[in-house]
Amino acid sequence: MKLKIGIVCYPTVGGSGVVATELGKLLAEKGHEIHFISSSMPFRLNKVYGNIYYHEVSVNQYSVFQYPPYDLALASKIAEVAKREQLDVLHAHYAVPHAVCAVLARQMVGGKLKIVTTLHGTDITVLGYDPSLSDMIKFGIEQSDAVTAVSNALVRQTYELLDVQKPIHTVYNFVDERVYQKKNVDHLKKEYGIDENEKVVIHVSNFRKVKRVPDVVRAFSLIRKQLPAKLLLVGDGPEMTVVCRLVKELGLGDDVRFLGKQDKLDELYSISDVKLLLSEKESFGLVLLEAMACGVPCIGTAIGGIPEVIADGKTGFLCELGNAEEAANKALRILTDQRLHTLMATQAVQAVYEKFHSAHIVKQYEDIYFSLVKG
Ligand code: GMT
Repeated sequence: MKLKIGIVCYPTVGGSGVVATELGKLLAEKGHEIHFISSSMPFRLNKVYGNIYYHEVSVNQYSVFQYPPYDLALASKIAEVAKREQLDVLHAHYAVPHAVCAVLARQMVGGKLKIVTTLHGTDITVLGYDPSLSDMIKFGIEQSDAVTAVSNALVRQTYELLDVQKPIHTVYNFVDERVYQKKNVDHLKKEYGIDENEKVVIHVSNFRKVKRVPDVVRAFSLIRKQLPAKLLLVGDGPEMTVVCRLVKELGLGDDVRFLGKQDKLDELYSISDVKLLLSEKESFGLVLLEAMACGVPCIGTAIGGIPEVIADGKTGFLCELGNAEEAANKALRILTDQRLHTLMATQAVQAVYEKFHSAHIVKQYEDIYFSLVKG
């Protein structure tokens, strides 16, 4: 049975948009008809597919509105697409505003549309603490026909914070294993001015405060004292100025490469020896999975969903939040022991294939859609 599935997501760079887009692409490969509804073209939707459609949400700037009503424009676009295309399922990535808009759209089209909501984190771990929004998030969750979250930790946190009654199923993030695998791109090292004998440490994020990028720089500074190494900082965001200042203060200017936003992450992971993700909030950490798929052992803080992604001592190490010294020491263990590095790299790839395989994850979402449509 082939379904018509609407997907509402944030189109910009960020884990939730990536997961939503990759999911749509893999569902389309299985023969389903996919309709993306978003404010701009999802950035990973970089080729033409016969059964993937994109519907842009545009907000008219009428002077009667003090603020452009994006949420109303989104709800009305969902309703329009659901009715015209006879959608079976609408998959909302994020409770607010997407699930809430979907609920409004369902009322507009007469109740047949099934709504699946995926919680990615920020809606719960940040917005869930805002009393003016928490009831709205709870409403979006409870009015959905099925709800998923990207880690067991996020499921627990949602129950604790919002006191919802709805069952929430964990469906992990995944990567397209055909793209995320180690490539032979050693020439890149030369292009970045990295010597043969230097180790490469990588961090990828949107440089928000929760990512604690200064901790990454501090850990790298300790690593750099022990061995020749370069740090690749990939991404951009509000903390960039603070990070640049710290790099200068610590005298690391020659050893840190600021690469900004990048598309070909698989190639950057392919020249990396270890990855650092030292966030204070992280419901899953998709970037860890991307690195692991390319055979990069990871060091991550033992918070949120990270311990479900990094098998401590097997595919990398966990460390305490804010403890740059521990992160550096654990990275050094991997960087100075070739046998351990090779073992962890192999086990990281294995974990991606065994615990997080895209075919398995996509099937979990598909089964949820089928159960709603048939039920
Ligand atoms: O990490 C971010 O700041 C971006 C955020 C998003 O909304 O795209 O990522 C969240 O969703 C990803 C996909 O499910 C998860 O892998 C990230 O861990 C999660 N980020 C946080 O929880 C901070």
